[in-house]
Parts: sequence; structure tokens; C-alpha cells
Amino acid sequence: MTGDVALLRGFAGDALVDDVARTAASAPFRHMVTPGGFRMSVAMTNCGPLGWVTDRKGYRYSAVDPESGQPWPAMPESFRELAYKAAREAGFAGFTPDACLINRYAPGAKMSLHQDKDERDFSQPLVSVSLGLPAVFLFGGLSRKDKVERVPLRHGDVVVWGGAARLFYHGIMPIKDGMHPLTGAFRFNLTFRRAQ
Ligand code: MD6
Ligand code: FE
Repeated sequence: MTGDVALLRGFAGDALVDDVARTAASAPFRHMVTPGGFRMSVAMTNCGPLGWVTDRKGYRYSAVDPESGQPWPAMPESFRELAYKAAREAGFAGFTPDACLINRYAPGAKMSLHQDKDERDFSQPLVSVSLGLPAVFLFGGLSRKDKVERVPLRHGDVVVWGGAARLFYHGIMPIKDGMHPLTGAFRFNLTFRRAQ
């Protein structure tokens, strides 16, 4: 991967899994619908001041959970600290995310190639944490047609990307069947962003 991407193997600790469960207890995972009308195979929830949502009207950040009308759960201190430290390690000092999207993949679930471009300031990095079942991350370029690199991601791995890579296309191959001692038959991904 390019110099604007840092892969920090095993950087995240097991305790984050408990905070995922606590977050999901107040804002349950749900399968959102894309603007094109497709139900996503990945189930999602959010924590922090802003949450990423999609429905027939489009992609956006929302301060409230559309399912409950309530604010998203607070971002656990463990999440904040991990995002800050990982970004610093990768050369982005002072990262203070205002949004954390939590993706839950069951075997077979995937994420098609996409860009993260609903945020205001592309000079801010993205910090992405993998927990539970392994995945193959697809990492392309600025054009959807660019060649795609396949990067295996395992429990505890953290990817930080910014700079020239900030708008690169990326995705997740269908998750393989498996069992993880901490997450069972799921992979979780936390993506920290500065949305506003
Ligand atoms: C995933 N990740 O790992 C999906 N986006 O499940 C993403 O879509 C992603 O890992 C922006 C930055 C980092 C990511
Ligand atoms: Fe993404």
C-alpha cells in the first residue's frame, strides 16, 4: 500500500469488543438501504456525535439514530483513545473523530468498492479497526477501474489512511465462514471519521 496508508497489525485490544456490544445494546445493528434501493449485507450502527446513515434519500451524517429518533450513544473513551493513538502513530497528530461507524459482517457479507467522501475535510484521516473474523480488504486507487490490491485483515489490525489515499476506492470481499473466540461468527469494523 502507499505511504499514505499505515497498517498497524494487532494495534487494537480485545476490550473494544465489549464496547461494541454496549453500543449495540442502545443503538442496535440494522441493515440500511442504499439510495438505489438495495439492502446492505453489512449491518451497521454508530456512536459519537454523528453517525453515517443511508436510505432512499441518500448518504449523510445524522446526529440522531433514525430508528429511535435519539442521539447516537456516546463514543466510548476506549474508542476515542485508540483512534487518536493510531492516527498519531501514522503521522496524523491530534485526530479527534466526531463519528464512529460500526459495521457488522456475518459470513457472506461484503462491502462493494466505494469511496468515503461524505466528510467535510479530506485532509483528516480515516482510522479503521478490524475485530473478530478475518477479512480481505480491497484497496484500489482514485478511479474505480484502478488495479485493486488484496490485503488480509485480522482481529486487532488498524488501518490509518489519509493524504493521497484518502479518496481511494476500497471494499471488503465476502467474509468466509468461521468462529472467533471473542465475536463468534462475526467480523466488526469500526471506522472513525472527522465528519464535520
Ligand atoms: C471494512 N471499511 O473494513 C470497511 N472505509 O469493513 C471501510 O469501508 C473503510 O476500512 C474508510 C476507511 C477505512 C475503511
Ligand atoms: Fe469505506
